[in-house]
Amino acid sequence: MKHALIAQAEQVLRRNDRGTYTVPTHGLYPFQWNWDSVLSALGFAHFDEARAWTEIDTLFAHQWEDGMVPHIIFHERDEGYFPGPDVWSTGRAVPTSGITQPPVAGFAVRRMVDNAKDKDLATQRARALLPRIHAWHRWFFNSRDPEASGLVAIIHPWESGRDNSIDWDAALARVPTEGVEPFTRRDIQHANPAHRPTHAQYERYIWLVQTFRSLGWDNTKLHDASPFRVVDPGFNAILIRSCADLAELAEQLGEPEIAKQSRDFATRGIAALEKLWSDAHGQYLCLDRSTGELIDSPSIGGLLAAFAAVPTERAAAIARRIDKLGDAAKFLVPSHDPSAPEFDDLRYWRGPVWLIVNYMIADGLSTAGQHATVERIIADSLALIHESGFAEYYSPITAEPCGGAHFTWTAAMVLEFLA
Ligand code: 9YW
Repeated sequence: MKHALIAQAEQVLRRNDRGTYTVPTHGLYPFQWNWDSVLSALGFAHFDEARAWTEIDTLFAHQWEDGMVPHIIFHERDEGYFPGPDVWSTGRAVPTSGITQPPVAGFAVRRMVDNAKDKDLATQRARALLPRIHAWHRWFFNSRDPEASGLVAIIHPWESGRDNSIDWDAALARVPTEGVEPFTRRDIQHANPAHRPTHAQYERYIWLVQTFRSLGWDNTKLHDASPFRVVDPGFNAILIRSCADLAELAEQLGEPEIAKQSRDFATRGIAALEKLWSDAHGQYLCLDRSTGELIDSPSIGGLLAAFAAVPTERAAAIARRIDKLGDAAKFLVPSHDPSAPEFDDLRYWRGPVWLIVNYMIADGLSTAGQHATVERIIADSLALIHESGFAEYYSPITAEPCGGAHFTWTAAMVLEFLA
């Protein structure tokens, strides 16, 4: 059983392999996505370490001069996705988008070094990536935390990786739609429109892209110019965890200055996260930086915070909260609380289960000693695969597979869970 599943997962990765990068899935997402690639490298590492390193090297070959690593690299022309390179118009030789995505690379590279069979290869590749990943982290704190709060804001819902989360509804409603150029969506030709973001959300996504484009993608201007500025605990936990892991790696590789700066970022971040804690919800919440208010939305962003080394009592409370969600959801972890009125078990990030998030929560809670919750998360993740295959995401109520099929990072997470 286990061997068959491993073989199937490897096959999904091979199927989506384009040589030096992988696509998330054929058709729906025909380019290289940032956090998909990095998490998929963890999967490749189980059967082809050199190929795993190449995946991350390719992504960082397209890092911007200011340190940002874009969320999409448009390696080849493909009309099947909107918005394509012409809409972004970032002026790069190989076109890229102009926003970023959750920075999982620090975490993934350390894990790949720790687990490497070929230690020489791992040391050599990690040494080359180290300053690049650090530059990305520095870029975050320079460009997305101008008041040095210790936490960074996302300026577009797509940056979070949780595109249409209920967390963004109020902040996104303040984004205007005047002047949005007419567009044709491609996603709803590949996937069920009832499972995707709405047209009204897409109009605002595109308004933000056009506005950033009109500012020449100058990251010294974008944060303050964006009407959408949200501090997501999940996103920040990923950044904090990557900084902490990069610090460890830098120490091992004899780079004390990178180690020190990375540790400082992580320590300040953990302290600042405390301001996002809600006793009433038993989890962290997002902060709307435009209003200065916490966003009253019980979503998975506040549970994903367990991926960073949060205080033990916070991790324990998150585990209790997840256990409770398991009373309403047959499969953990729903991306939104099923008892909330906006919950939708099939619509993208407004309720469905995503294996990558399960993996990161399980990893953090395991370090925090919350083993019973971790076991259920992993068992539920594998049950979804058995029932519904390697889908993009799943209903937490019925296990219905949604979005794209043969999904790369879903397969990569299965390899990690079964290792
Ligand atoms: C889109 C590729 C990406 C993920 C995101 C996910 C989705 C793209 O797909 O966004 O056009 O909606 O939300 O996290 O990286 O898998």
